[in-house]
Amino acid sequence: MPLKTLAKFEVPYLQILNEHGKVDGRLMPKLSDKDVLYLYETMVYGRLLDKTCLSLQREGRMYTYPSSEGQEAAQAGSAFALKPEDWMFPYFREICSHIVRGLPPEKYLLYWMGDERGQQIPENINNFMICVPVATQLPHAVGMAYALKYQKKKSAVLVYLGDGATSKGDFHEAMNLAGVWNLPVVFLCNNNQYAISTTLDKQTASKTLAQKAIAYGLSGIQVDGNDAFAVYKATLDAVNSARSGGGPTFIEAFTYRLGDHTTADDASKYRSAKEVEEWRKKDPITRLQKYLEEKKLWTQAYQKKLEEGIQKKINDIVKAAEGIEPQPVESIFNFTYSEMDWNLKEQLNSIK
Ligand SMILES: Cc1ncc(C[n+]2csc(CCOP(=O)(O)OP(=O)(O)O)c2C)c(N)n1
Repeated sequence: MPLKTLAKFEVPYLQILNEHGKVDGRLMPKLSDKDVLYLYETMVYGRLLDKTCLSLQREGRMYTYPSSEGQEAAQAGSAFALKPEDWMFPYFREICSHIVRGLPPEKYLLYWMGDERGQQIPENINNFMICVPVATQLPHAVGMAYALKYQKKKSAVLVYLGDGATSKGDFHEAMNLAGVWNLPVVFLCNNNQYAISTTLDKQTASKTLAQKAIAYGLSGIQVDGNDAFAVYKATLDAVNSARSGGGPTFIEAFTYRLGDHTTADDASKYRSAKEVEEWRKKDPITRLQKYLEEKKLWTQAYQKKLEEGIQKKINDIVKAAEGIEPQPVESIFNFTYSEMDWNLKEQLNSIK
């Protein structure tokens, strides 16, 4: 009996904008100057809003908060590839994705301030809620993709996860069904190389996360997650394919979390300052800025004006979030069941 090779697989990697701000013109997706400026401004906005959240948390005005610093390109680049009729399922570290999808920003703050009104998404925005339990959003997203296919709708689902989520059973079940049912879903894995203090090599023996797609019959690609153009292109190709019956894709955005896991963490306990410094050189915002500067679309004066405008907007957002009327106690009964059980009704009556 001969020993033969049944199949061979490859794991593609995509980078378009390198850390010096230079693009590979052959791979560059169609983006107008206005689009690129929008991406840049969204990433700067996300970073400044993120910094504000960290300050609010330190001042006791917000609860535990997970910073997105360093992951802005993976977030904005992917969300920008969606159409309004597509669906977005975020995990908990997605500040720029929410901005791109038009979530009223005070809702983002309210959520992390522990106010459930931050989770009430306006009807016209196809976003699911922020998902803190690791990986549980993945089967939900696959369920939505199944519903879209069943209803013969030409929309796609984009679901975000971290590298740590790939170790959960939910991940494998979601990937498997997505493949078997050829569903219009795109998995965007933010591989920031840590799940709190757990390094990637303790998470998986796979050389890449992208190759996990192969086992489930999905398309898989690894992209430079700090390159907004590469993330945008890979996601655009994937959602276009999903919408036209081409099936699911798994995208691994290789990136780095520059900050602590959350405000309850101290990353200096498990990684070196040198490592962080090396990744700061690959900052997704700096490299896009270099690109814009070369194209004469960026100046110091533009940056100053941009940041001042954003800061003013952020001050208004914080005011709106903190100025909201407190909720009545009864509100805790209102959003779980369409019809309340007798025992909940009894409890509700007892506090009236
Ligand atoms: C089911 C579940 N288990 C444990 C936790 C605690 N927890 C919160 S974030 C996290 C690590 C997540 O790492 P990763 O998926 O890589 O995302 P990252 O935080 O790096 O963006 C853990 C274990 C949780 N939220 N949910």
